[in-house]
Amino acid sequence: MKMTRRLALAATLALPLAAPAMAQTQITIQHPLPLNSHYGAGATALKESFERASAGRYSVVIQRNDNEREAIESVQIGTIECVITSTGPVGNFVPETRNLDVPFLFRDTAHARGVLDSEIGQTMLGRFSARGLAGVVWMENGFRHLTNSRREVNTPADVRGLKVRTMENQVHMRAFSTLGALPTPMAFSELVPALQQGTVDGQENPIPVIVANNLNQVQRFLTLTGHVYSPAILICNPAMLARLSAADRAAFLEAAKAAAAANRARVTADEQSGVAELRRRGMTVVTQVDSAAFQQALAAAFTEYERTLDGALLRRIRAWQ
Ligand code: EAX
Repeated sequence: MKMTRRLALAATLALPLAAPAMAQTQITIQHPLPLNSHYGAGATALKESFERASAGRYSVVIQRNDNEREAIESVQIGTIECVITSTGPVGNFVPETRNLDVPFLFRDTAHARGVLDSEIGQTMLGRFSARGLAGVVWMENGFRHLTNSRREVNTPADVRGLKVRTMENQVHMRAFSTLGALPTPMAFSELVPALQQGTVDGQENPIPVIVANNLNQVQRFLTLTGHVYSPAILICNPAMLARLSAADRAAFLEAAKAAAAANRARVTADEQSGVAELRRRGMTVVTQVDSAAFQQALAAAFTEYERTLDGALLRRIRAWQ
C-alpha cells in the first residue's frame, strides 16, 4: 500500500523510479564564430567524440563568445572549461606564441600544420601551464587576407592611410603600422559595429571567418594578401583535465585530435569554395598579389621581430621542411 502510494507520487512528480539518474558532468566550450564554421565543426567533433567515449557521463555544451580575451580569462578562472580561440590575444597570456603571429612566416598550409604538429608546436603548448591554462591542441583559421570598404588594394602603397581593425596583437599591429595603415586593435565582438559605423575602413581575416561571419555585408573589397597564417588553439582549464580519470582524459585528448582534424578539413573546404562564394555575395576580389612587394614593405617590422621575439625559433620555423 505504502509502496503503491510512493509510486503514484513519483509518477505525479515525474521523479525517476529506477536507479538514481546518472550524474552528468558538463563541459562548456566557447568559441567566437557561428556554429556553421570551422570552429563549430571542431567543437562539434569534440562533443560527439567525447560524449560517445564517455557513454554520456559527460555533456559538452558549445557556446558562442566573440570576445576571445574574455573567454580565455574565463577558462583561467574556471567559469568555463574550454575555449577555441585564434592566437590574436593569446600572446598576452603566453608571450612565446607571438612568434607564430609573424607575417609571411609560413610558406603554406602544410608548412604551418607541420610546424604546429611538430615538437616546436608541442613545446609551445606546454608553455600554457605556467599561465594557469592547458594548451590542448592546435587548430586553425587559415591565412589572413585584407578587406576594406574604400578601395581595391593591389599594392602595399594602397594600404597607406587605411584604418584597419587588427586583433589585440602587437605583432600584427606592428605589421600594419609599418605598411602605413592605422591599426586599431579590438575584440572580434566589436568588429562588425566598427565597420558599420566607419570607425575603421577595413579588417583582416581568413576566408573561412569572412564567409562564416558574412563580412561581405560590411566590406566591399577583398585582397588575397595571405599576409599571415592564423593558428587557433583549444585551451582548457587544467583543473578540469586533472579531475578526469586517466581513461577519460585519454578519450578527451582523442576527441581534441578529432576536433583539430574536423577544423582543418573545414578550413580547406572553405578556402576552396570561399572566394567564389564571396564574389557571389558581391565582393570585389583581388587575387593577383605581389607577395614579395608586401614582404619588402615589411622589412622594418621583420628587423624588429628578430630583435623582440625569439630570432632562433623564427629561423627554425622558416627552415622547417
Ligand atoms: O578567431 O578576432 C579575429 O579576427 C579572429 O580571427 C576571429 O575571432 C576568429
